[in-house]
Amino acid sequence: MPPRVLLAAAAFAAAVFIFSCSDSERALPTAPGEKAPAGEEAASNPSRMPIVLVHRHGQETPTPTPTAHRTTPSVRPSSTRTHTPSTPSATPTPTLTPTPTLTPTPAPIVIRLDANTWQWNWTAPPSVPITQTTGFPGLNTITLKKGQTYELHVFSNAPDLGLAPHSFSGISFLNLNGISSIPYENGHEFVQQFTPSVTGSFLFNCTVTDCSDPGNIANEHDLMHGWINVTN
Ligand SMILES: [Cu+2]
Repeated sequence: MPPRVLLAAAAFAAAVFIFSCSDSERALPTAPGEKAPAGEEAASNPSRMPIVLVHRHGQETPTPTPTAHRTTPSVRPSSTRTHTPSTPSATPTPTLTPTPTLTPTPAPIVIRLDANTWQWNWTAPPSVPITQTTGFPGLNTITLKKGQTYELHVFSNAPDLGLAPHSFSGISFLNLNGISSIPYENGHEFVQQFTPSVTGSFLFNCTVTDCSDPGNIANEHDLMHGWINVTN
């Protein structure tokens, strides 16, 4: 065999040897993500160069979007919802101005004076003493208190005999007005209030002097004397 033929045969044999190498040796470098990282493989295979991925068109390795870390907020955001009170705030009760204590005014004591047939008769509550002054008929005397207000009711409970009605003289010292004519049979009441301001014994009488029987009636009327005693 000529030398050129031998040389060609040797070259062919070398090429066959190269293409008969195992697939593992011809395989591409470890694909990223499928096997161990380049650093580890480089450590296990020190002969290999670390693989650096270079993207086409000069793109850099995309920076992975960092996963949003869930962090617990240190402070909860304050709620913007305004709390509306379910019930309106109570209107404060105004302070009541204390009513000044008024000195109670004692109610007037009602006393009644009946112009009866030839006599005066007092009637009054049990607290008011009523007596008879001797020498004149009837319960003709009443004792009152100075400063106490009384309400005097003058009337006549006497039967109507067709005579002139009685009259009441009044007592000027006690500011009691006179009554000229008091109808019989309780036909009317004359009412007046007064407050004795002085003490003493005060006389009043019937002033009628011209009745139907001048000979007797006038004297009878003259018997109608009464008293108001005022004490402290
Ligand atoms: Cu009289």
